[in-house]
Amino acid sequence: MEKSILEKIRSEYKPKLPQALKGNVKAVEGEPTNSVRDQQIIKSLFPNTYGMPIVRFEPGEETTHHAINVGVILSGGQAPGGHNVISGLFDEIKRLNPENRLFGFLLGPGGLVSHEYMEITSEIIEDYRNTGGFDIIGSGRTKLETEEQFEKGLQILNKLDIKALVIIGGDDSNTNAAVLAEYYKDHGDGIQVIGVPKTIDGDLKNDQIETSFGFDTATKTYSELIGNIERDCASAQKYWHFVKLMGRSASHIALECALQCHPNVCIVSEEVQANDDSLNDIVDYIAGIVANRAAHGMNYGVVLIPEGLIEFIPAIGRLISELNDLLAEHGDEYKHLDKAEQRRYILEHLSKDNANTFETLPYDVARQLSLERDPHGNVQVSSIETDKLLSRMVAAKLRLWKEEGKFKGHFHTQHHFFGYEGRCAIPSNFDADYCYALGTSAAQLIANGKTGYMAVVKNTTAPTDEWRAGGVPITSMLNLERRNGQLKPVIKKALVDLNGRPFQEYKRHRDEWAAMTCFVYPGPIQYFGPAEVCDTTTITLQLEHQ
Ligand code: FBP
Repeated sequence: MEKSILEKIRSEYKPKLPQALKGNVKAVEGEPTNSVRDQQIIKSLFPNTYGMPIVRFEPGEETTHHAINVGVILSGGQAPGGHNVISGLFDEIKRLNPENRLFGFLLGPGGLVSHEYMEITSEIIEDYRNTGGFDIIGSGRTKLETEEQFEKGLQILNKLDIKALVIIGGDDSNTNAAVLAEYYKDHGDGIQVIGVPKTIDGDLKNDQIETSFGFDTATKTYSELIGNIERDCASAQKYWHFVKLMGRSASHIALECALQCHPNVCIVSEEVQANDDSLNDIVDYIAGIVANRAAHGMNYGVVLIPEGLIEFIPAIGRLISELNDLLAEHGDEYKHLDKAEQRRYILEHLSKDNANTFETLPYDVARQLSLERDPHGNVQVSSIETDKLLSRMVAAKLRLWKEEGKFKGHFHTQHHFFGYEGRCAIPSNFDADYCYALGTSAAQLIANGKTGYMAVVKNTTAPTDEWRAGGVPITSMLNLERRNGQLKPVIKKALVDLNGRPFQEYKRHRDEWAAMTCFVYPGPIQYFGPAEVCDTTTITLQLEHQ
């Protein structure tokens, strides 16, 4: 593989490990756990893996380990650092016993079912250390949920003599890891399943998981781009830039970028939902800021919009939830209709209020909401042009205000969507170290005979030496939620906490950032140089752990 100069030099970076993972390790068990909610039902669904204790690693004595084969899967959207999870896992299993072998299943969980795999050797690992992307084995969104899939998986695991499987994924993939762990334990197959918390969205976090990997690098990449746009905007003073940012549900990415770049507006979906705001309320809010800045001679600015916004506008959220049930129940007859018939079908079957909301949406947005869901039942929000929808509506409002004499100025717009360009960036030092430590922890969970656990690394705002590593039973993170029309055990998604420090910090400053021009230009991720530039993590994490 041909490498850039930066990649060549960066491949020599040695990720920093926490003290407890630097040599021989012992696992210390804490108290038994309970699920976050719905304890009785979750317990009955996971009789073999419910209630296990949290595990923390401490330096230990040297012990011998039988040789085993391990499998690994990258699942869902890419996130910077995935390759370092795999290199941490590889290095640690080889350190424990050089006879240990690592197999990667290709293109996500689907590779386990279709028996497509490759052995990951030291030559391959060397090519991928500290690089972005998931291309070492590829990723995919196949949902592992049926017994048939589990049994197909079992055939290949047995054939390759694999005794442990590591699933690197987001909330849905780690939920599947818990289901698979329970199934393999129940069927006495002796195959351990370990999860690793991944997603740029930052919404896989809780008391035990401080952050999902990839959030740090992705938000730094977007903030660099937003900062560059802000400077262009302040230089020419002629455009309003509408920037849509990835993050399917939660607004953590948009909020973190706002804290880094101080834009004029950042919409936070969770606040929209809490205030029961309509699309019109949001448009009024943005138009008000545009008009106020225009009154002070500033016909320019930057607006950040989380891509998940549309689902959080309460009326649209209710519509989506009814559509989810409708598509789950009647998907088969519906999918054979043409576009116009599908629209008619939906309008006939929806309740009156939701049908009204559906009709008021622009055609392309309504169409996107009524398309098939991804395998996990999610609306494909990345394809909805919320930035253009909002800026069109703001422009219409300003035209009205101009006629009424309430707006004197210009409103020229530019649109951007930052998503895919951040998911495979070369990992920051934080993500490179964090991921390598997560991979090492996953190997240690395997060596200590655990299954149904997620690898965790904590105390991550302290120097790496002081980070703490261990594992948390995935069942402790589960609750019941409605998916595809049915109640399912899933990991509780962490949305932006409106009482939490990151949002409160933004709220304290937003009026000033709206009225004045307080842009901050973070610049590109730095890999070489002083620790305060290279090693500092996100403002979100720092504020949450103050
Ligand atoms: P994961 O939850 O699997 O990490 O993926 C997150 C994400 O990057 C979202 O931010 C985005 O909405 C979605 O993936 C896009 O999915 P796709 O890559 O399938 O277009």
